[in-house]
Amino acid sequence: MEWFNKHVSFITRLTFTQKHITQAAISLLVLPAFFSSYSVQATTEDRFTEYVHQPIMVNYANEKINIDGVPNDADWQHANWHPIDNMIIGAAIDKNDFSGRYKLLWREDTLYLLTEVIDDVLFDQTADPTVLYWDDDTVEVFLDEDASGGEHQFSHNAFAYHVALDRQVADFSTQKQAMTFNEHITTVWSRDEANPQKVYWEMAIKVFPDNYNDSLTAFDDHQVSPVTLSGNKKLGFMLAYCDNDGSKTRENFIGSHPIKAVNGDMNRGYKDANVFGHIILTNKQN
Ligand SMILES: [Ca+2]
Ligand SMILES: [Ca+2]
Ligand SMILES: [Ca+2]
Ligand SMILES: [Ca+2]
Repeated sequence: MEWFNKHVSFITRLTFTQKHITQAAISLLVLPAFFSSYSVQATTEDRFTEYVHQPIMVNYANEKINIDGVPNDADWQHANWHPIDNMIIGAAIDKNDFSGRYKLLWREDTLYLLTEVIDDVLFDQTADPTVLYWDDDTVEVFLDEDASGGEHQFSHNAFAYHVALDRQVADFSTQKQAMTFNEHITTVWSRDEANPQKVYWEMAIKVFPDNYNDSLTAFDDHQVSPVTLSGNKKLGFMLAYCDNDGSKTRENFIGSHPIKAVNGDMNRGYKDANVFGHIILTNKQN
């Protein structure tokens, strides 16, 4: 009896009346329609589907590019400009605060990058190239040799090279420490003679594969070699600029490719190569 008293309200709820049966029947008719509209909504609002970018075609350089910060090499004239115009961190800015664009070329042993930047204040706050380098004015080159995508913050599945004004190149190591990779990128920048607001930043990049060993120097006898580039090769690539004009931390971070926010955060390139775009090396013209 004690058991019955304890459970009586539950048993009462289970007692079907004609009204309950009618309600249940209506629910069975309505529920499938509800779940089918829900599944359509869930698919179209899937925020973890990354943007799909049109690949950028990269022309072959008939001659080695002279890395002097002056873009008068003949081969640059047949490379297209691509914009750096997606705000990843910070409020909207005017074109004198920052505007930028870039070109790419390739030869068998080098990927060439020319970045044209207008930045009102060039600022290198921290001298040590491995400390807070993302808060200095920096061109950040994201490169995934085999276009695999995926996590890369503390591996070399992809690189996020921070190229600083003092020409030092920093990224995280497999030991989860910031280190320099100065042998990977040779760079020189200079101001345009006619319009000194404009800076040309030329780079020659050695493309290292995923199994790069950062406990050795880049050209150690036991180090993996940079890959030899060839026509039709596809790489993961993205470019960004960290702009600071005198603040404690960077004011803006502007990228070449839009990135979907996860929990409001679009700054995902330094750890996830899935947000990169792709470049395809065009065949050499004979
Ligand atoms: Ca040059
Ligand atoms: Ca600026
Ligand atoms: Ca990779
Ligand atoms: Ca700046």
